[in-house]
Amino acid sequence: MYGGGYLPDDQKRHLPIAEDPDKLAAFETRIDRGDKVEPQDWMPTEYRKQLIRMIEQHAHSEIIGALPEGTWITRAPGFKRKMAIMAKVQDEIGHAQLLYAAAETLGKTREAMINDLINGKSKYSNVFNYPAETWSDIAVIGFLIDAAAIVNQTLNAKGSYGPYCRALERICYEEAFHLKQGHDAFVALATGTERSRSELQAALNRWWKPIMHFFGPSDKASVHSEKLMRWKVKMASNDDMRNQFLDMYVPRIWELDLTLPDPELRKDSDTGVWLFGDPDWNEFFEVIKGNGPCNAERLAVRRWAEEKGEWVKRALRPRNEIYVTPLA
Ligand code: BYC
Repeated sequence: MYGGGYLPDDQKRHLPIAEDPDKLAAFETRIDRGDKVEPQDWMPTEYRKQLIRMIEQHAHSEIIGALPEGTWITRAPGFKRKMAIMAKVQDEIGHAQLLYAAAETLGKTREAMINDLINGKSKYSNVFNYPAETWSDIAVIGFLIDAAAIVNQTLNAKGSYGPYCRALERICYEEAFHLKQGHDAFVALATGTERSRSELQAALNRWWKPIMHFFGPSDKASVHSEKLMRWKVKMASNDDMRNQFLDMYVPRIWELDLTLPDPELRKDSDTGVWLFGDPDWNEFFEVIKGNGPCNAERLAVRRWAEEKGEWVKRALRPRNEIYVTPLA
């Protein structure tokens, strides 16, 4: 029988896989009640598939996201900032570990996930396909991309899948420190010299479009939002998350007398909704298809790391044979 037989006709097309309608109804009742779903519980195949896709993309974003920042550890201005960025990079890799572990509870192995990343089959966040040319880029990433991630993750930490929510809670705790260090570096540049301000302004101009893209396409163009929100995997739509971010952070940018490269950006005082010009969705779709400025470089680094680290994995793999000291 077609999954979701009890659903209104316009929703059935979102459930292409045959599911037992009674089990599906019981599952959706639990979701509506706010219960957490745990790995051993029954879940619709599509719920499992969507969670794997989203958690896996998130995990990949953490390890790929560490790459642009990683190249700045040795170049960060001063010992304090070097220590902070080094700790942040280490945290991001830890976040990837937590997320891969959460995705593994759904049945996909870590090896399969890494293979899909390095073969270009899985996506990761658009923002990490742009270069970090100056220290100001790192300040923009640390302040605004971490802020955007916190908006997304604090919402989704209240979602339905237990292992993902618990991983997100811990990640958000650490991201709050990342945001503080990013904001501190950002304010230092904004209130520093004329040169540091203009370098920061240039970085902000470069990053604005990718940051607007970070929350995904507009609600009208989003493919997965409707079912992910119905199943409480996503707790707000892409446009709602983007709006929350603009509401919280545009004033903090403007109060530093910095500008944003969108003349149409303003808050509609009647609706409370932020209005903005077209952030160039063509560029977004090109980047997530693999044609951004750094996609090839990022995947090449990951492939290199996999190849060069293979001996470590081999050495750690449990062996069954009994070790015998070789005869002299
Ligand atoms: N980038 O139907 P839609 C971090 C894809 S790391 C790339 O709206 P959905 C950090 C989407 O996958 C934090 N692709 O999708 C790390 C779909 O394609 P497929 C990263 C994107 O899933 C280190 C298509 O577009 N955060 O902060 O409902 C250092 C249609 O989109 C993007 C997460 O990963 C994108 N931005 O909603 C510093 C959060 N947006 O898969 C910082 C977890 C959309 O059908 N993910 N696409 O081929 C999410 O919350 C959701 O997946 C999204 C998109 C809101 C991003």
